Amino acid sequence: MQESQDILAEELVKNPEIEKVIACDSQEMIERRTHVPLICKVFNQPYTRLIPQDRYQFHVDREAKNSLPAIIENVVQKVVGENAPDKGFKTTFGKQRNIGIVFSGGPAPGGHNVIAGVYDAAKKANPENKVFGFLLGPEGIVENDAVEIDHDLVNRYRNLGGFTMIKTGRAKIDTPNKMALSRETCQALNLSALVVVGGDDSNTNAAFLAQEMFDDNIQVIGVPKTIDGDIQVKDANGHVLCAMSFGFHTAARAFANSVGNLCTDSSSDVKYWHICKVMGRVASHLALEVALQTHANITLIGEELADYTDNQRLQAAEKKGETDYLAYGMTLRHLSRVICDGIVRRAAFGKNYGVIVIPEGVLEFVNEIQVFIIKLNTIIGEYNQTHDSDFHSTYPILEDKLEFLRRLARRSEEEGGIAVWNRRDDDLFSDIPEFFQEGLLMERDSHGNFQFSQVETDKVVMGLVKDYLDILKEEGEYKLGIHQDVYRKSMAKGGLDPDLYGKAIFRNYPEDPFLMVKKSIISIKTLKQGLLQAGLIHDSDDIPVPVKKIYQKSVPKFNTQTHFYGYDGRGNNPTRFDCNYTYNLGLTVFSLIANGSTGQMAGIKNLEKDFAKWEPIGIPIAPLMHLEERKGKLALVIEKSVVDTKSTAFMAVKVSREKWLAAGPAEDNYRCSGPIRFAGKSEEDRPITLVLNAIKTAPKN
Ligand code: FBP
Repeated sequence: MQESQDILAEELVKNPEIEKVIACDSQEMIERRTHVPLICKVFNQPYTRLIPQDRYQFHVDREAKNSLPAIIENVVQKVVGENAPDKGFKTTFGKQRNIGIVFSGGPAPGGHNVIAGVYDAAKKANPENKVFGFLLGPEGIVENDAVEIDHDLVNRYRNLGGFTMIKTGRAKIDTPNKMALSRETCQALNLSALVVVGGDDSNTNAAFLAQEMFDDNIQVIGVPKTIDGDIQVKDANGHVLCAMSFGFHTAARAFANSVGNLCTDSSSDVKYWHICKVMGRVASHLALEVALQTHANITLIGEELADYTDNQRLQAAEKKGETDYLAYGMTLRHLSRVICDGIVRRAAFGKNYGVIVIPEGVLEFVNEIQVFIIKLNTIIGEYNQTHDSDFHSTYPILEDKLEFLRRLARRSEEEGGIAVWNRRDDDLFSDIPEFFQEGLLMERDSHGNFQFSQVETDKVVMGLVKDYLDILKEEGEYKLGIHQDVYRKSMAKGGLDPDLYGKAIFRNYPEDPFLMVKKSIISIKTLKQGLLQAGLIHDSDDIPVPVKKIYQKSVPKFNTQTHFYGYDGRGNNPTRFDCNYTYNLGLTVFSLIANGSTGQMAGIKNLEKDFAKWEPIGIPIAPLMHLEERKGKLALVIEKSVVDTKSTAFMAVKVSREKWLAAGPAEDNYRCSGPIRFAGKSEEDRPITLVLNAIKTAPKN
């Protein structure tokens, strides 16, 4: 019997019709692979040339000047098309080149199209050109682990998400030894150029590689990648050079699709609050875009919390002639109050459900947590620099780490309490839940960054929210509003006079459409007392069933479902915007290489405008760098862009907050952005954040 079933199964999979249906290549993939992205006008010409753009200025850091002398004088370059250049130009442009390309850091949708753009442009310029892909990220450069990318390989991945073709990794080329090995690899492969597709830290690394390999004539070009959207470049006068890193749009749209579906589900079964943590590290760009795409009821924006001032507290201190510095900046406690306020206000209108969006890095903007992150970064960084073994190998379990901190606190006390970690820090740290202590003490990434995605930010925030909601329940503040019609019907069914009971039970009877049970009624016992006092029942009577039922309806249950949106959106197939953006970035990269640039990042200016206005450019990396704390000491890095709380996009969210909270009798205001549609007219052509920010903040060029 079993044998005949196995034979049948084998026959089934050999059936061509069945094979076709369950093949790996879905129709979507087939269509994506053959799709040809739009190409900026300049790339329709056989050659491209670079025109320096002196009008863009930068504030150059002194340390950057010292460390990166070969590339610090670089300027913005505009790519222009060229039909018939002179022979010398043609020879240089078309000379045979080997180009290496590497993905660095987290995947971002569109990466394969960067490779496709570089590959197509390189082969067009000279069919003998070769493109090598380094495997598993920068480690592949150090280890000389590369594959030659050919026609078939590129075609297999056109317009598809992920970095599957050559994989990625988070290694950093940050020691003289790794630098030397990387150089050897580039020489061994006879590379004319190395392309680093990465985030702020990887582009920083690209600048140092450009400096290191300058005398070898190996050019290094960066590409702004990261779903976090925190590579946005403006010059010193606010001219936008790179409005957004690639991958952001796709990730935001993918998150928004899921969050939007939750809005639909939660407003259908009206029993859950969905807590959605979204990726983005420190910056809240992704959360902001998700808010604009979905109109979720509550969206936290970290950068806004940093600007927060507790005016009540400030005024109270002022009255005493004092300044209360703790009134500046958001505390965890206050943050949980803000969320509770929204939940309680919706509940008053019978809405015991909703959607909350929390950026994964929100805690970075909460005073007390930010202090812990900075202090622990310093402690771990210093430990690693001064010991042979790293902090996490020496202290693998939480208790060991805590004991190490306790020792630091004791030592600090002996020395007068001036060290990084003192008794007060230690006491405060012991008060936080264990899972959060673990999170804060977790290993930093290779660039020394705190790994927000590994911390249960939502759990920390929502734990406090739940506690405070319980208090509000006991105080009679958190109740579900009962619609008048529901109340009246229920009373009529039980043959009771609604007016008689209404005044005894509710605080706003009969004025409002949603009735709120009196604050003093917080249990069956207090309900009975209320009815007794109103003379509606006697001590020996039971509470009438309809009244009891109405009371029970008014008691909210706070049921939550938590979700984390990050890796899923990061692996999504790119939106049309990201397909076009990345392919043109790839073409720009080749143009920079063929024109002899190094230490430049490929960019597309005017991303916030129609495609016809997109302008491929080269952006100098070195002038973007400044000193920042990394691994406990100052290091030159590209500054991360965070949400500008004066931007139009942020303002749009701020002014819509009340509407999207929908704490009123009207319907919710959810917006359905829908799934990423690769083809079709209805697919939006750029992120909403970009569209909005271009309306008022773009300087007139
Ligand atoms: P990059 O900065 O490398 O582009 O990565 C972005 C990101 O997806 C963040 O949003 C997230 O915090 C982090 O990577 C997760 O890192 P990992 O992939 O190592 O878990």
